[in-house]
Amino acid sequence: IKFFVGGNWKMNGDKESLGELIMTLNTASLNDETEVVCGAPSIYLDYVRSKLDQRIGVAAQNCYKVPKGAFTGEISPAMIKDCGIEWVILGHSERRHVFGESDELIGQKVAHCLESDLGVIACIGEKLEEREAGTTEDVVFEQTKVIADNVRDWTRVVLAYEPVWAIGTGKTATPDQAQEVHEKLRGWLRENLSDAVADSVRIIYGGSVTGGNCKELAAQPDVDGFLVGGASLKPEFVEIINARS
Ligand code: G2H
Repeated sequence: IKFFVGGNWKMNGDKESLGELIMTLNTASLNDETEVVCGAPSIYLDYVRSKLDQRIGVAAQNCYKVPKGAFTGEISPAMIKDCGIEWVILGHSERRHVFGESDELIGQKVAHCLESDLGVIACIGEKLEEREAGTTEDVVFEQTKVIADNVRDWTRVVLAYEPVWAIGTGKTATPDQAQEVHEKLRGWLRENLSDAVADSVRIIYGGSVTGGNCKELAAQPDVDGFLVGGASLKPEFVEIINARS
């Protein structure tokens, strides 16, 4: 399994600051055993793709579920592909909880992106009250099921486990907490899909990953990479990319 590190810049940066970050990434020494993808704001996708070294992938942070039409403000997988971009992040907790996206809509987006030959970083994760109520497994299995129902070819899918309580809060899941859920998710894939899918799909962790905690998390057997928010805007992103070195 190739280690996968995604950066999720969210709604941050401008041409100047992202240009600087791109320079840092382009000139950094990056472990070539790691696949790296940066999630840029949609208005900068074209700009970022034109500046970022080709060894680094670019992802959109969201898109709509149909190729074109009267959907003011949305972008389609076809447009993302047209800008030379290979990936899209779907179902991020901010899409789910700030913008009210349902499991059903996320599933439809997953299906359409894969049909459009875009890779999908599909995000799942429980809220604090769900973890405290002991329903973490039920929540992430249900979210995974809706995604899985819309996937035929798992080679283009990365599953990102992002506990909502750990996102942007500085409260990272401990390596044991992350490993526990990742192991269960892999078990779910094995039981409900196949050994081949369970053994090949990257299950990455997101939620306050930093240069300081990445190595311990990366050492967990079922942590196949990261989705990094805040720290992906800083030079320490390079350390996180190289966490398995
Ligand atoms: C979770 C993560 C990136 P952060 O949203 O997807 O953000 O690393 O800032 O917690």
